[in-house]
Amino acid sequence: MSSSSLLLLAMGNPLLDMQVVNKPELLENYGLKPNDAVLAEGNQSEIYNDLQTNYQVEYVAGGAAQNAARGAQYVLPEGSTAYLGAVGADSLADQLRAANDKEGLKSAYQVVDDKPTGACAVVITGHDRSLCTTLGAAESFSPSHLDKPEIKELIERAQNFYLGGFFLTHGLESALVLAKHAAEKNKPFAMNLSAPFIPQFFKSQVDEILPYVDVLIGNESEAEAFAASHEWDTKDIATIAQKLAALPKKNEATPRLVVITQGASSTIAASTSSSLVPSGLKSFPVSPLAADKIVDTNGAGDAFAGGFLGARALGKGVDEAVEAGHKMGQMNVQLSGPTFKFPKVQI
Ligand code: 26A
Repeated sequence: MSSSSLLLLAMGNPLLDMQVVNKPELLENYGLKPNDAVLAEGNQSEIYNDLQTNYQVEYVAGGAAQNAARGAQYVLPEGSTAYLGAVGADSLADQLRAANDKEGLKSAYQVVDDKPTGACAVVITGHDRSLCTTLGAAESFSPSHLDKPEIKELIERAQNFYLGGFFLTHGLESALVLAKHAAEKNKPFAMNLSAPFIPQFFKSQVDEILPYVDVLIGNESEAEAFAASHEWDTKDIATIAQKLAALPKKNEATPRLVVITQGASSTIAASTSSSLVPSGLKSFPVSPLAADKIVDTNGAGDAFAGGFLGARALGKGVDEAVEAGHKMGQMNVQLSGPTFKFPKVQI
């Protein structure tokens, strides 16, 4: 293994996306909202068989943090990124490895023998995407994986970390291993809020990791869900972003940066430090994209996170990093699924 620097080490739930377009009856049949992300419950766990048997499915590498890590690799020099997560000993995992290999993301998977690789049913209707996930092996990620010499070496070598907030449904202990290492070594630790149900139903896990989070990324509905679960009496995104930035931090040497995307509306950045965000708050307009250019929005937020984190890992300022995020998000929505354009275009 090369001893060169690893610019980003991400951790999350590796999933294979099973994407179906314009079948609104699926939302009704399985009680799904048009634009949401949930863990499959009750009859929702039957959707995967239904899709495979009765629908035309596009299979594509997913898993929110894995998508973002591929996005970061897109803007970084070869061999700059690696990804941690648990998969089964099956062909789904091989598909994920192949997708990562193709884009230069190193898969540092834990292989779980008794569970299948996780899957996400992605129901696309218009510009909305409904994500319904069965975690399978992803849920069995164990902290012991992080003790293996080859993984320890990756952690030591990593200069930046990224955690999918989704991982907090099961993996707080492992997440804290990376978070504490990052705080001790003064390396930036980034996290995504991932979905409204994370700050809503996994509030204690979010609150336990947040003091270690140097860079918090999310969208407007996740920010609102955080505010609601913390009984902040506001729905104003700029106010929420500033309050998130001001929450206590373990590593006081690094001020927190909060970045909230709002689909086609402006992205908001907030920090308590004017060296990161002048006057503490900045709004970045998103350049408009004609509606007919949008193929689907699956992975758009992850693409933003990837572009943003990749640019930050290269030492770029917040303005340039948001611009890279916007470009990656815009590229992503013009393609099917959480994918990027190859051969690469300059970001
Ligand atoms: C725990 N859950 C619900 C999840 C996910 C998830 N990734 C990790 N954990 N639910 C959906 N995704 C992924 O989000 C991407 C779009 O942002 C999907 O696999 C999809 O590629």
